[in-house]
Amino acid sequence: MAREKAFASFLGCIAPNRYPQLELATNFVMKKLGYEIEDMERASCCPAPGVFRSFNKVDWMVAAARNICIAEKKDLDILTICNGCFGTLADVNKHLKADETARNLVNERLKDLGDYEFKGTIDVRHVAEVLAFEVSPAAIAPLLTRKLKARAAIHYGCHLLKPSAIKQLDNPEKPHMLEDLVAVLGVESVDFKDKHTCCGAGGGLKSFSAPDSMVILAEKMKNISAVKPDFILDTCPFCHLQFETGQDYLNKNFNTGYDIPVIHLAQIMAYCMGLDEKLVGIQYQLMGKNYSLASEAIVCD
Ligand code: 9S8
Ligand code: 9S8
Ligand code: COM
Repeated sequence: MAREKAFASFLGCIAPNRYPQLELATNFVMKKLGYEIEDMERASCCPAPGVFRSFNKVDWMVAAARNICIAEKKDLDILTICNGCFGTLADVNKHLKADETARNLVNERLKDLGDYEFKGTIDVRHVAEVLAFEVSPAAIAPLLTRKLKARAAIHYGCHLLKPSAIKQLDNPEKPHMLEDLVAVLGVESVDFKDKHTCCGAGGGLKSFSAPDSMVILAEKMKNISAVKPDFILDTCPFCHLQFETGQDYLNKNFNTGYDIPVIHLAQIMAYCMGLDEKLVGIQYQLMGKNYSLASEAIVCD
């Protein structure tokens, strides 16, 4: 059992490079809830499940195990803010705990990288499931300083709940953990067609063929915009990147005129728990859009 009420923060690649506000928002929320957060020095890419695992499963496990070892040395469970990072680290962690042959193989390879040995002493968590199940919406409610009145299109992404045999968090076909969480903030979830399909970025598709990835996003955006949400809510910086930059791509190439803000769960939580709105980073998502933080479409104190 790792230290309680404390996490090693695993940021992955996209948040630090593109959306540093996600780290700030997450740390703010977790500290408000009484958790300690420690950085993971010398952590690398998780490495991304859809990309690395497809090329070489052993290399993928070795690099993931090295990251897990960094948290094991701190005796801390890992907290991820990205579905892809959660996908890799939680899956490898469970696999290596259960499979001695794989563990020995990985530990042999880890010796080449320095003082690392996978022991299997910690768990890997995603901030969404920590908030939903360990903390619970009822415990979040008293900490809110702002309440919203908004309708959100919730995008779970692929790696938060699946493979469900490994994750075992919520019903993978009809989940409700995010709907329940944002309900305490005053956010109503609006359903849309094919809600639980991929955003089109993952599985290495965006890097391999950006136009194909945009075909999937185009379908997704058509279904989302049909129900006219105030914003898209995600739990993954890669989905975030896809929805944000993808809307611009679709607008430029297909004249779609999409203008829907994209907000990570940690950002909306931090905002409602009182983080200075300049630091939440939501203004970047809303910049140039029709909504502002003072607009009634999003906020109603
Ligand atoms: S790390 Fe490198 S590319 Fe990324 S953000 Fe989430 S998945 Fe893990
Ligand atoms: S969906 Fe399909 S593979 Fe993933 S989780 Fe985030 S990026 Fe969007
Ligand atoms: C998706 C990550 S969040 S990957 O592209 O499937 O590796």
